[in-house]
Amino acid sequence: MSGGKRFRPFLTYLVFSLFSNEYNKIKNYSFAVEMIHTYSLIHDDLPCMDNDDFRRGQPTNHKVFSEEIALLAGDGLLTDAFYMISNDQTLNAETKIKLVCLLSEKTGSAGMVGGQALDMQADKNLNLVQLKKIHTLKTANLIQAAAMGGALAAEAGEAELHNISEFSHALGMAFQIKDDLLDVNDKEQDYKSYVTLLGLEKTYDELQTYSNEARQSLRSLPGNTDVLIELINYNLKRDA
Ligand code: GRG
Repeated sequence: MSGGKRFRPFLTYLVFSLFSNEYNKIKNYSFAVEMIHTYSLIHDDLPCMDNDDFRRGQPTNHKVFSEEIALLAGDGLLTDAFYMISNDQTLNAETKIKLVCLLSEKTGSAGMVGGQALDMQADKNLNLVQLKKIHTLKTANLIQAAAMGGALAAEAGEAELHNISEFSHALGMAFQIKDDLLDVNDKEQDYKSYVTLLGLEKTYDELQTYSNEARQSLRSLPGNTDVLIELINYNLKRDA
């Protein structure tokens, strides 16, 4: 109810649509992905993290409901996300386990949470390799889980899953670079940004490079991938 682009669940649906049209099978997983995303934003805004007062143009969760409730709201969303998947009545047990495994790996300590820890501890001499690692873990991993979950739920083959993995990694990196570019107008640049490290022109080049990489990875996939190409283009143009 609090807005947001719903980029990740939308991606889940689009990838699923390449392999199947039984859309009831992807509903719970796509909810779970957005719930994890929402928890990460609520916790990221807390005073002990980024300490932000506003999100999506509105006061942040802890500003409205208190820090205790914001912490618990995040905990609840995170836990309930896995209930959504395990309690899905449309998928078989094996597929559900694969989805839980994928989403927890990509967002746990070896993924999004680990990336957030690296981000919190990064020092001012951060280099591009270290920044790319943070972006991969913190942002691209959840986008990968969104896309790969769509393929897994539709029981896509190994080769197709591999292509979706490459595609969504590149898309996830492009998404974070675009986020850094949008921040240029919004807030003071910090040292954990592509723009600070590379300057505007090279940052735009990197955005194009990752977007091209994402397009290339779609080439050998079945079905009509035009909608996914549109999503890559949407990221290039988005203004929020
Ligand atoms: C475990 C205490 C604790 C905290 C975890 C994991 C974490 C906090 C934060 C995740 C890191 C994070 C917020 C990464 C930023 C990713 C990003 C670009 C978010 C913005 O996503 P959009 O543009 O947002 O899709 P909307 O508002 O459209 O949903």
